[in-house]
Amino acid sequence: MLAAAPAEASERRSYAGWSLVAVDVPSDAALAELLGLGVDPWLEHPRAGVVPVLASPSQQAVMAAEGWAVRSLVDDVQPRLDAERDRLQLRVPPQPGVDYFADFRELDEVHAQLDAMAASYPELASVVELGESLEGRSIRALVIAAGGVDERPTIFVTAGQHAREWISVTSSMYVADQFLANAEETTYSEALAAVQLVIVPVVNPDGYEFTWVGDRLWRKNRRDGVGVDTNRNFGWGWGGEGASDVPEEQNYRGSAAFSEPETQVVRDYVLAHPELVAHVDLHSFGQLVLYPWGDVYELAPDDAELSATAVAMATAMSTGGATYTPLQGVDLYPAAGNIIDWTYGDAGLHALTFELRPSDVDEFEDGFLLAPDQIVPVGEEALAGIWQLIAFVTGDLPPPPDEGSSSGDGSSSSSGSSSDDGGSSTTAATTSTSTSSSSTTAATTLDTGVDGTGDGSTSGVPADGDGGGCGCTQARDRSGAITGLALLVLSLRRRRR
Ligand code: 0X9
Ligand code: ZN
Repeated sequence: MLAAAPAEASERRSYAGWSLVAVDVPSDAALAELLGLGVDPWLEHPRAGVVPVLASPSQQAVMAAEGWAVRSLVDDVQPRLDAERDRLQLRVPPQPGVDYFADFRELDEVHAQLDAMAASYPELASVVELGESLEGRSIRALVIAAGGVDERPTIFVTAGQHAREWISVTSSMYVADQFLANAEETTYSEALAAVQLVIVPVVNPDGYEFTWVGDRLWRKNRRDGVGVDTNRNFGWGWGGEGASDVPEEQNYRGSAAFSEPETQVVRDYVLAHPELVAHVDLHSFGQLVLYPWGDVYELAPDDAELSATAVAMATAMSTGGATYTPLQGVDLYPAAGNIIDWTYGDAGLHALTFELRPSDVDEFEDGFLLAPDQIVPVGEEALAGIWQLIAFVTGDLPPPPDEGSSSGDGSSSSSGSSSDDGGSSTTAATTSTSTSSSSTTAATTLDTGVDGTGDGSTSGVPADGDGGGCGCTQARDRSGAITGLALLVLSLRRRRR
């Protein structure tokens, strides 16, 4: 591995004088003008209205000269970055007896924790190297399989595509931790009898490492020093709307679909593992649950199931103080070449994206720099959402994890303490929060949502049929790998063929 030498403080990119500002943008034309100044829109989904942007001193001067209506959110972001760095330098490295989730962890620590998890739970977990990044770092997964790996339907969890979105990495680790620590509890053991999990905490290790040693606000991989947005580099709809052909832009798509080792690694693993049936890709921020399509203003063939899952997830994730909203991805903004369009469209997985905390409404000044006391509560939210995905795959809703088994108080199995079920309730959504305007059939509950196939079936198992045709290329028949517990997914697979 080409491990980058730790950078001195002077090698770190400085954001001295850079401000996070809210800009009044009256029209799409004005938005194009604003972005033409080269400012970095936070959230990556600017629309006419109030747009938060990170602006350099010279960009701020131009905005002032041009008369933009600007409200400062953070006058100078550098002190915030410095404060985080100071805190991180003082943190106790993860080790036995130290709560792994007390703070954010750098790449080597994440990988060491994966190894520690596998060592602590050898009958449950193993570490798999999926491949290497552009700079030769390993892209690893924790495979959680009770009694050993087999062909049970498998939930795929990816995180850390966008380097600065550290809360996605911690949340994926938290989900892994909770499944291991609670594996003996009935709810968990039943779930683990039915499904396996493959959790990839850092899809983009080069970028993640760079956020620790070079530029805290780096997003992409490290291709040619400018980077490719891996979440625009996947092969479904590659090069379409919302993906730039300009390398310097934050949503640069790369030179071709799957031009990047990181996306190739994910693609090859998924294609080699037909037991994968469902996928969640973790990001921040915005408090959203997004479902395909993310590139075109059309309903996905499985819109009923996807939107119902998104509603159930968002509701389950909204019990811990934050409110999550389900939305078709494209209705947020088009993002052609994103990972879930590919895992759904090409590989046939039931695939969604979480945008974790904070919200984009009134908290975007925290952005990517969340306080460490957010790690467990946000992890609980991701866990709650993933329980809904498991419920979808197994075709039923397991009861909520035992009261008092988890907490939101900073504890974890690593620290040996217990926690309450926080947001990890598997109770089905009973009310729809909000749904995409283009979502026609979002069910109000997951257990009723499984009937929402539009195919007229009345049981939890959608009737067979072609479902109107997906148009998905290379969709594969994974049905041979799926147990009877995953009848819904089996049905999706059948209808997609
Ligand atoms: O732009 C992205 O890749 C994701 N958002 S982020 O702020 N984490 O960068 C969201 C992609 C979801 N898909 C669509 N919006 N279509
Ligand atoms: Zn992201």
